[in-house]
This record gives sequence, C-alpha cells and structure tokens, in this order.
Amino acid sequence: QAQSVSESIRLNQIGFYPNAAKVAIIVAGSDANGSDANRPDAAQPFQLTTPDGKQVVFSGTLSAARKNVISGKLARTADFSAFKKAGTYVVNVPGLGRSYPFSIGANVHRPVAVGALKGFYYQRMSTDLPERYAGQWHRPAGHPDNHVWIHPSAATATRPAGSTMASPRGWYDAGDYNKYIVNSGITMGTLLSLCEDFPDFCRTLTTNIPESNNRLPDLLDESLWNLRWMLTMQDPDDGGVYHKLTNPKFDGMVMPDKAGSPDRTSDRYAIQKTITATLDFAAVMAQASRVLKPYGRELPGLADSCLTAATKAWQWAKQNPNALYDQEAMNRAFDPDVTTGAYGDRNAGDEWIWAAAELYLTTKDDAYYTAVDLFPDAKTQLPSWAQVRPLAYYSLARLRNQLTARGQQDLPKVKAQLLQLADGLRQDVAKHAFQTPMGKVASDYIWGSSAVAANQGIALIQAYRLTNDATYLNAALANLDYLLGRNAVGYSFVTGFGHKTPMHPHHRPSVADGIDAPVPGLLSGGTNANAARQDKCPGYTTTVADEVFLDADCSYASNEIAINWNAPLVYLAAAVEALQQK
Ligand code: 9MR
Repeated sequence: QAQSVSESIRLNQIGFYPNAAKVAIIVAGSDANGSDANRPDAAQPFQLTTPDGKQVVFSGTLSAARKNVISGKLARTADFSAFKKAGTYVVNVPGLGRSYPFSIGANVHRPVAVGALKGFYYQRMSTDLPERYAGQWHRPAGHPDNHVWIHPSAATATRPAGSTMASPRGWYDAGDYNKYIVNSGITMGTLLSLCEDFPDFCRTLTTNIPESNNRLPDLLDESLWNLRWMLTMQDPDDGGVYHKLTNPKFDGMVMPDKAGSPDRTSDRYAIQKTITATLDFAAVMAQASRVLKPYGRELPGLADSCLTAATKAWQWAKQNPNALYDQEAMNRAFDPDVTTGAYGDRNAGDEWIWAAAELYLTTKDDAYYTAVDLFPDAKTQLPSWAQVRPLAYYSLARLRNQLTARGQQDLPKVKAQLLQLADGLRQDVAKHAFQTPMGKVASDYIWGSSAVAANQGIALIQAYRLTNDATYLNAALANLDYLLGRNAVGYSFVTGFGHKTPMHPHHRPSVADGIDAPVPGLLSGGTNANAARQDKCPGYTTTVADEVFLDADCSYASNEIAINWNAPLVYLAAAVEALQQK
C-alpha cells in the first residue's frame, strides 16, 4: 500500500544518473507518527519502489545516524547507488513514509540546465515576452531605458548632470527592476565560461528564444541581450563604466510595464563610475571578445568592439584606482538619494586580477599579466559578486595550452590555487549530515546561499577538469542534489523544478502577474541564517542556521532570485550533464 509523502526524506527531487551516487537523507524531528527511523541504533530498512508502492525494486538499510553539527539533529542516509535501472521511483521508509517521486535516467538534469538558462529570458528588459516563447508568463515590455539621466555623481563635461543617455536591454538583476554592472560581471563571466569550458555541450542547450534559429548557441544569444546593455554603460569619452542603472528607490511589486510613476521615483539614472564596475566590465568584454570571435559573420565587428571597450576600461581603471562605490557617501554629496542595491565592494584587488587575466588571455600581451600580482596569497576564496579572483584562475586553467611562456611559468600556482579551494570543499563530506560540500559550516548560509552551493560545485568541476579525479565531480553533483532538495529545509530551490519548490519568490513579475506558478527556472537565494533580521518578513520559525528559509515574497533575504545565482546553477547543471558517464 502506498504511504504518504514524508517531509523527513530529503533528496534530489528531480533525480539521479544511472551510474552516479544516489542517496536520500532521512532527518529526525518532523514526523510525529512514532517512527523510529532516526534512532541511531536501529538498523532500519528502506526500499526503492514504483511510485504506487506496489513494486519493490531495491532494498537497503539506513546508515548509522550522523549528527548535524549545525542543528544537532540526527540524519541517516539511504544509499541506493547500486540500483541503476532507468525509471520513476520513490524511496520508502516503513513507518515513516515515502519520498517525492524522482527519475533515474541518463539526461536527468538537462531540463534543469535548460530551464535555468531560460530563466534569463524571463528577466529580459525593454522587450515584450510573447506567448510563443514565454508561455503563460508572457508580458509586455518594461523599462525601455532610452532616456536615462546622468546622475550628478556621474557628471562630466561631455555628459553633464541632467543630460540623458540610451541604455536599453539587459536582464533585471533579481526580483527588482534595476541593473548593476558588478553583478552582471560575475553572471556573464560564469555563463561565458560554461560555453568556453563545454563548447559542444553549450550548443545543445536550446531554450526557445527569439534567436534560437540563428547560428549562435542560445546561451550566447541570451548573453548578448545583457552584453549589449553593458556596452552602453561605458562612458565613450573616458572609458569609465557606470556602477548601475537604477531608480532612486525600488519599484513597487508591479509588472515591468506598470513600473512608471508620476512622482519621478521611477526615473532611471546612470550612477557614478566605479573601479569595481569598470574592471568587471573589462574582464567580461575581454572574455566576450574571445568567445564571440568565431561569429564574425553573424556579429560583424562585435568581438573587436568588445576588446576595444575592455582596453579603454582598463585605462580608466589605471587612472581611477580609488573610485570605490560608497552609496552613503554618494548620497551625502548628491541628489537624488539612491537606496537600491549597492554592490559596494571595498576592495578591488580581485577585480584587478580578473580583468588582467582575461585581457592577457585574449590579447596574449604579457603587459597585462605582469601589471598586477595575480597570486597575492595562496588561499582561494569562493567566487561571489564581491570576489572574482577565482574566475581569473578558472580562465587561466581553461586556456592553459595557449599561455605565453610567462603565463606557463605560473601554471603550477594556478593549479595549486584551484585545488586548495576544491580540496577544502571535498574534505569530510562523508561526515556531514547531508553529505554535501554545501553546509559543512554554518557560515555557508548567507544571503544567496544557493549560489554558494552552486559556486562550490563549479570550483569542484574546475578541479575535476584539471585532475580527472572523479571525487571532485561526485562532490559537485552532491551540491546539485542539495539545490534540488537534499537540504535541511527540504526545498528544491529552483522554481518549477521539483515537488516542493518556492511558490512565492521575491520576484516582482511572479508576484504581480496573477498566475499561481512563479516564473520557472529561477533559483531562490535560499537558506540565510540572518534573513529575519535583514528583511523583517514575518513568519520565520527558527534561528537554526541551516533552516532559516521562508517561501514568502517579503523574504527578500532568503527567497529572492538573482542572475548571479542563476548563472552558477546553469553552469553546474550543464557541466554535470556534459560530464556524466552515460
Ligand atoms: O546578493 C547581494 C547580497 O550579497 C547582499 O548581502 C545583499 C544586501 O546588500 O544584496 C544582494 O543583492 C541584491 C541587490 O543589492 C539588489 N538586487 C537584488 C539582489 C539580491 O537580493
């Protein structure tokens, strides 16, 4: 007889590859039906069955319990890796219940990879999303951005305050309607890197977008929507790049085409040129120039324009090394005040390294390589919008056969930096309650922790590409399992993918469109230990770091979506697909 779903059985709600690890984690605490599944000494059986519960296809025993070091709760593993037959199944724990149904199959994560890439299409600004591409989430264009004010913080003789510029297109950054160069930087770097790392596989990701029938991979067509916007954010006179294009205040929870308001709070401004924006821009444009080079026929001159833009940005950066973004200081000096996302990074050291590396790799000019110290210390931090240094090492490692003699000398250092990061992530995974690199330490649960998990996955994939050591790939896959449901809150964090998924993300179109299902393929920021204090959304029920998540649209600190979180999800899901033993 089929049991009911138990929320205590946590697993990847999409599924598993026939030849890869397959585990569910059984957590203690939430089932009040007298189950002994989590008693540490009970060797409890479990089965894999057909969804109707009628046919048992595999039987096993739960592991001994491990203590979750963050919550103190016990967790046990149901390992059914030995079962390899394709199909749809549930994990059944007698007395406890069954899991959500999932698949075992060769290309099981392809829909997630494609869906997450399609998520970017839904974020497109300044264009209608017709029904034939957007389905029930079709909507009229918003934010044409043809008349963007030069904010006084950005004024120059040729572009004085009160003048305007055209800066259309781009993706909405997140649940809000602004666009920020810093966050676009790592997002674009991550997507372009997927195409550079897996060029053939990249072509197979087709998302049904208006450009799907041209010769470019859809991933590049999608990226061009944002790249063309980014190009408009460079002041043509001096090469500096505006930090962001924004309203003074966040829009209300309305559809994009309804965002205008008569009180000027919806006026759009290009804000202060900064060193971090300009260097991120330089890195992206240098990389884009490389990636777009083969498409000279379709995109005449674009690769060269990108490289010119990158070098001009680099020149501006050399002359303005101290132009950090400090929103409070800016608001003291200029009107109108701006209260939207700051992306205010106080240290541009990593942006220098990323820009130098990409410019070097595209031009093969050692002058870029030697302009900054690319290896200031041996520790490699995880990439984030504020920490782009590892992207430099990813690119140097990727193009390791094309380096100049000067670059080749340092190849051992590049490898050491990457393996230092990946080895730390891979270490002790088996001891962790959820057996994922993600969440071994409570400090992983920050704002946007889903991107922590995804970026850890990318770091592990990079190590796998360098070493061919499958333990890195397996660890990366475990983090995809994390994102799709094997975690302390039991959500698959990707809208529309899985059974228990965010239904109320902080995402203006999803809130305002009157459709029950949120826009699909968007990665919720996820568990965030400090979310309650940060967004003050009512309804949080716990302060345990790995459990603070609220599927409510006011929970912007745990349930917003953002392009810099979606991009590493696209990368991770696509890379494990590309690398799977089929
Ligand atoms: O992702 C950003 C996170 O690292 C910061 O802690 C947080 C607060 O400054 O801001 C996040 O970025 C938001 C941005 O400022 C505005 N658009 C939505 C972004 C995601 O929440």
